[in-house]
Amino acid sequence: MEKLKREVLEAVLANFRVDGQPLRFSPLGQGHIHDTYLAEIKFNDRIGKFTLQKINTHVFRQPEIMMANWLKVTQHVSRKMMELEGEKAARQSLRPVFSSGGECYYRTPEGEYWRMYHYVDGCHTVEIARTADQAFEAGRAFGLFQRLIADLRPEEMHETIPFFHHTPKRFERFLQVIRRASPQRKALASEEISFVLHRQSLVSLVTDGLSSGRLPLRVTHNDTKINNVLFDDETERGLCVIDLDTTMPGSPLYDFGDLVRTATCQAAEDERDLSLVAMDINLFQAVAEGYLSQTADLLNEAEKELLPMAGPLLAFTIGLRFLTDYLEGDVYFKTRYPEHNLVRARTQFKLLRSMEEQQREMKRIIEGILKNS
Ligand code: GN1
Ligand code: MG
Repeated sequence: MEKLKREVLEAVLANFRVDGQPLRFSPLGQGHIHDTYLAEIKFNDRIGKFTLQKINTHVFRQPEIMMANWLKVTQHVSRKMMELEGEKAARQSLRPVFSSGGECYYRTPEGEYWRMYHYVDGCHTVEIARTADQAFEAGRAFGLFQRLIADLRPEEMHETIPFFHHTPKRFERFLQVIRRASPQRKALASEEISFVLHRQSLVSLVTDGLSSGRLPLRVTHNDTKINNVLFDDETERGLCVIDLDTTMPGSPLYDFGDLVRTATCQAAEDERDLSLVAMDINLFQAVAEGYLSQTADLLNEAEKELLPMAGPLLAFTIGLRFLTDYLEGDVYFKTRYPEHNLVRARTQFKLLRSMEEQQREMKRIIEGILKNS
């Protein structure tokens, strides 16, 4: 790590309640939003590992509010996990480190927001599910998380990003962005733009149910990508759910949908070779079994009925967000090359097509699981 960065990280670390000597810092994870580092710290008799994260305040405009949610959820989940698992719970939920001022984050004089928590050792993340066991475990871990937070009331949580999964608002914004997008980008994205315009029937699938009350508003995770689960190196079980920044009022359909989007496709989210992008129905079966093993008794009939549509909705919505960001000049997601967001949108739309082709099969599988649960 370059010297300057190390100095910055050391200065940040000095403001948290840890009194060892920093040994090493290294970049961590594949997130599209925050900057994340592993900090190894030498104490008298051991080396401690911590995650240090610089919060993206362009995305989270009110970091204090986001951190209030984050703290509430981490504490709630730890307490519940402790009841379930006893001592093992220490590796199954995030454990914050507080700042010298007693907050769960530190604000630098320049206005940057940082947070720190214990790194869970002996775990790895999975970018692409390769086996049914991995898909099942991802589903089970997020399902369990849903079960543990089922008694949090939506009114007691802040909305950390307003209208986060609100597809109609995302769609409206997309239409505005098209109007002022660069002609060059618009031309390169013309097929994807027309793809979106032909899928309008998907737009209000969940929001209509939420506003009519058919679908209950619940506290949900809202970012259930498979790489937001830590898998135990030894047992390969889905141990701990991370990335709790968007845990707020939502619908389990968003969570199940994002799981299907990310745990059933054996290609990267930015795969250029679209022939590799498809939903694998066996992985779908596994992720659905895992998620419903924990949540079948929580969900109401209207939610259950829409489960087969959740994956398509999320592939559509996230694809729409990538496409909007491309047209807007890459202001939201981290990108590594100029058409990165367009490539991501293409994979989502290819995945969506593959899901559409397998719609009946998904329905049959969900009905089978629910009948036996
Ligand atoms: C972002 O933080 P990360 O990389 O897990 C995004 C999600 C998208 C995802 C797409 C706060 O998640 O909504 O689904 O990228 N998070 C935020 O990969 O916008
Ligand atoms: Mg993440």
